[in-house]
Amino acid sequence: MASEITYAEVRFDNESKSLGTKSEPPTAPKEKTSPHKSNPDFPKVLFSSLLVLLLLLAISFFIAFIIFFQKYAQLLKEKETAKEFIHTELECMRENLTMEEKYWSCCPKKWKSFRSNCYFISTEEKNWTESEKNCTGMKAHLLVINTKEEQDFIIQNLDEKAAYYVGLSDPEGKRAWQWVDGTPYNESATFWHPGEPNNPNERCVILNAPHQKSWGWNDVPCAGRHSSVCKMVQIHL
Ligand code: 2F8
Ligand code: CA
Repeated sequence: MASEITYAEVRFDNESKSLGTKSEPPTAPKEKTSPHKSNPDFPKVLFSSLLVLLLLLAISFFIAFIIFFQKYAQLLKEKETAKEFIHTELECMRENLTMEEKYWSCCPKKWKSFRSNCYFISTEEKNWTESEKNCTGMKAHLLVINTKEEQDFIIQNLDEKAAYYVGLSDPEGKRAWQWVDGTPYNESATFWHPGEPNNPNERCVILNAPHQKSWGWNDVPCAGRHSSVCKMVQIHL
């Protein structure tokens, strides 16, 4: 009896799969699955990612375009300024403002600097209109005198034997004085020689020192040829 062996409990894997009636039907070997097959939302995710990528690309292009456009506009502006700028040599001073506001204040070489303006003394003798043209050709105007201090600064640089056109005239001879830059004529800031202005036919103004005495204004005929003084605001860099 001891030699009887029961095999009933022995089961082979293969056998149970092929023979067993209650066992589950054989299934096909599982394929290795890729993420997009196992995840049904994969196309959606892919589409969304592509959309986000495209959006980012569009934003980047838009920003790049704006930057490029700004740089281009700046370049055009600088080119335009350079074209207009006729003074090739400048003398500059550093303005002592706050740290953020520090900039250079410049006058063209050979021009005098006073407060925030530059002055050029022209010894070429021309009539009033030509004198003003000479100044505008240098992006300036004939001298507009605003204060006694300004006139006192200017006269230090003038020749007492000469006369200098300033930017004051009475175009219609009606004693209606006009500054070339549109500054209002202020009676309380005028420096006429005693007895001047004295002649409605003398419609332009010179700064002179008759008999090398004191400097002041005189109305004279606009056709006369005199030296002149040009004035422009300082250039800030
Ligand atoms: O005495 C002042 C008088 O002197 C000259 O005329 C004689 C001036 N004319 C010219 O400079 C052309 C006047 O403008 C001036 O008023
Ligand atoms: Ca006069």
